[in-house]
Amino acid sequence: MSGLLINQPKYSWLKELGLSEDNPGVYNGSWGGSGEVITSYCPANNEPIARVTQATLAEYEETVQKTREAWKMWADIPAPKRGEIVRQIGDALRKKIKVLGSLVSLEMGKIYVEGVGEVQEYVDVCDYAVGLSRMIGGPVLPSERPGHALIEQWNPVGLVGIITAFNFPVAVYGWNNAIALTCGNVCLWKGAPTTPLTSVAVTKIVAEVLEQNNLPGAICSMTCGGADIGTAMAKDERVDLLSFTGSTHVGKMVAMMVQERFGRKLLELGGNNAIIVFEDADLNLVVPSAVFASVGTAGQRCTTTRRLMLHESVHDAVVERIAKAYKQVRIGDPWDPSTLYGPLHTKQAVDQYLAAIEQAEQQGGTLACGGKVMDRPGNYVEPTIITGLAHDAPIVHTETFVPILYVLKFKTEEEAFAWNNEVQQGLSSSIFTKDLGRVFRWLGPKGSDCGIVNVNIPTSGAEFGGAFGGEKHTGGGRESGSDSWKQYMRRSTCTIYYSKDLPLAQGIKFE
Ligand code: UN1
Repeated sequence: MSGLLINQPKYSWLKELGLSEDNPGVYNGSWGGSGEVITSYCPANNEPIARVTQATLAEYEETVQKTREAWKMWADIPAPKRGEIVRQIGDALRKKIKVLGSLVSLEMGKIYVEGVGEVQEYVDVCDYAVGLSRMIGGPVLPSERPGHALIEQWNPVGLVGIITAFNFPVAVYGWNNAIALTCGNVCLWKGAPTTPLTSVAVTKIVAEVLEQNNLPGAICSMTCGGADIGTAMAKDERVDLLSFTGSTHVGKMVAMMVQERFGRKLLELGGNNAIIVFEDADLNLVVPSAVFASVGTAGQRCTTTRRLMLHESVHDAVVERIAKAYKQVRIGDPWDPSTLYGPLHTKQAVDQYLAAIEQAEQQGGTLACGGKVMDRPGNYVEPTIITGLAHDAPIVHTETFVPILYVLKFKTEEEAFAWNNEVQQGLSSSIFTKDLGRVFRWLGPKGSDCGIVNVNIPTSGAEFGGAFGGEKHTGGGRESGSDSWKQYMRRSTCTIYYSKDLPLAQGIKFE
């Protein structure tokens, strides 16, 4: 008898997702996997849930071939018909939303409502992609030459490799998958090595839809694995676009490998997101916003607020109110409906938390709240606030993926905007103010340099309908809504002559 959670009656619902003690970690129309066997652990108690057998490099090779073969058929299906398949994927996810959300909560460690929320985001982006499937198009541009039509044609890139992170093990795949499919691409997914059961469960749902429609399952392939599979994807000329979500450190290595072969990449890397609170801010908005964005998901969103810049006139009052709110955050098992704050994902993250606090104190910071590992099973740490650091202290400029909030005191708008922009990352940013002029300065060329620029709402909780991503070391990619679909397609500028002379552009005579 193994000690796996999946064998306990309390967790028997895992079987509704098609999971068992040992799960194949490769899907390319059929299930397989004969590489390293990894055990997935629950961050709330560090008990093993179940096992997944990862892909070998030979299985990766076979999967790429099958996925490319599947593209030949998928690309010929008209976009609105592809949209119909994506609609069915959304519906299939709807039916499993609670059980899949529970798995996310169990395996990633985020609270249940956020686990369900992630699946909802995949469902919503499927709906969005269905509409998109009838709207993708390019303009007909005015030609300077008589008898010529100048048009833009958009074609799928082909095979989209998708590497996702542990913190959004469903939604980020969903953003990429739904849009990429609608655009006429096939997908090959490698999820995080610490959330393999979620990758397997999602792939089973998607595969069933494809198989029911007599389509090759390899349209949505999956190879579970670690750095070896990630490196193979980054170096592989047959991966036409590589969408990578993860740390700036790994993202840089991936980007260099893809660039080496002049491949396309879509990078969603680290953030070091700030909320700036001005003297005229509504503090009744500020306090819950800052607490949600810094404590939510135990500080493990790339959009988590890591820096809270407070005008000197409100600094002490806001610190006091936020510290009080921190102490009231309900900590517990992530699947318990009353819990707001769960564990960190791994033991390594707990070590990173402790190391960051030590460095912050060495660099002049003072603990206003939290700072300790909690005495209970699982990877629980206290949500932490640190005041008194310089805006450019090395630790303030470092993204540590844990719930530590650095509070900075500023005097002027100019100073606050400059501090917002002085970090290497450029993902999300917020100001709280009632000053209309300041709002537009913030949105303008000398305002925030981030991809996500908010006013009177926090840095996290971005809607999928906008383009999601950021600048500088965040990688520059844009996923999900708006015109992000263009990243999954290649543009051809097409000129068609439909008359009898052959006039050249720029008035050139060549005769
Ligand atoms: C991420 O943290 O990787 O803005 C993405 C948010 C989410 C997306 C976060 N919708 O919080």
